Amino acid sequence: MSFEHLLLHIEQGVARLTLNRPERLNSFTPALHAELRAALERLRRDDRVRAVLLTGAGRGFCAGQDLGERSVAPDEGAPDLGESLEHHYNPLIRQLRELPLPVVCAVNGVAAGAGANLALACDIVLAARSASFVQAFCRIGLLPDCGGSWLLPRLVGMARAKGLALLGERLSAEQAEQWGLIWRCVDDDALADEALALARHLASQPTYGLALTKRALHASADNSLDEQLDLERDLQRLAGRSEDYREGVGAFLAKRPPQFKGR
Ligand code: T3D
Repeated sequence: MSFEHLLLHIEQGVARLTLNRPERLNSFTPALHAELRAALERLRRDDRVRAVLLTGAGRGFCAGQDLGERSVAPDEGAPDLGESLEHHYNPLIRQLRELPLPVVCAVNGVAAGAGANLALACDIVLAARSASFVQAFCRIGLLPDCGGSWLLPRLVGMARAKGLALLGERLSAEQAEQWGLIWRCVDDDALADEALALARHLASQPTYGLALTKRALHASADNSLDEQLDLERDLQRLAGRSEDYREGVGAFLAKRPPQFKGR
């Protein structure tokens, strides 16, 4: 499978996906959307892949929608942005959240608009110290999408979510880490290695158990404690039938490192 706007490299269980339109800060066009979704679907079906690492080429991570595609002449009708969300952005976010693999995002530079919320929809977000997050939507008359209006208050609380979304100011990676928006901020020259090491570690772990963990954590946002306890019971039943659980317990008792197969 070859791509025009995306690089895909699979090694040691990790699929590294690089958004590759650096001259436009890796902003989204329909072609990039189609490629990214096709790649994620392929990775979901590929047994060799046990973790995904998403990053951007060049000095930015992703500047959201390519606004070059949105300039309209005064005599033209307005673009239907609802259609764009329905057909491109929403399926992408759902696909990422439902992927039964851990997804690490290495934010190598500015992440703006849909690019910021794409990063936040990943499971573990590392960012270079020089990177920043911008809820740029308000600067052009839009509202946060890609789940941003749902994720932001949950990650940083309503006061900070409103500040970010209504002011559209750049949030530094360090501040993002302090606020709990991301997992960690690392030095620029360490980002690629740290993100890869993290993805490789995840790729050696019990993949099925991690997928169930993702499911439980995502569901918790809308569940009562009672509902969540029931869900944990059901998912733990599944986890307990996995080869990796058997291996984990066996390795613990034998005092040896586990060899998880991801099943
Ligand atoms: O439309 C729909 O389908 C609805 C869904 C919308 C989702 C969205 O994402 S809406 C939000 C869209 N994104 C933005 O509004 C961000 C626009 N970009 C910026 O505000 C700034 O570029 C950044 C804060 C991201 C970075 O600033 P800076 O100073 O580091 O870089 P720059 O000089 O502004 O940009 C570098 C180049 O990338 C520049 O091109 P040039 O002058 O070198 O030829 C700039 O025009 C281009 N670029 C940056 N962002 C975009 C872009 N080109 C097209 N679309 C972009 N989003």
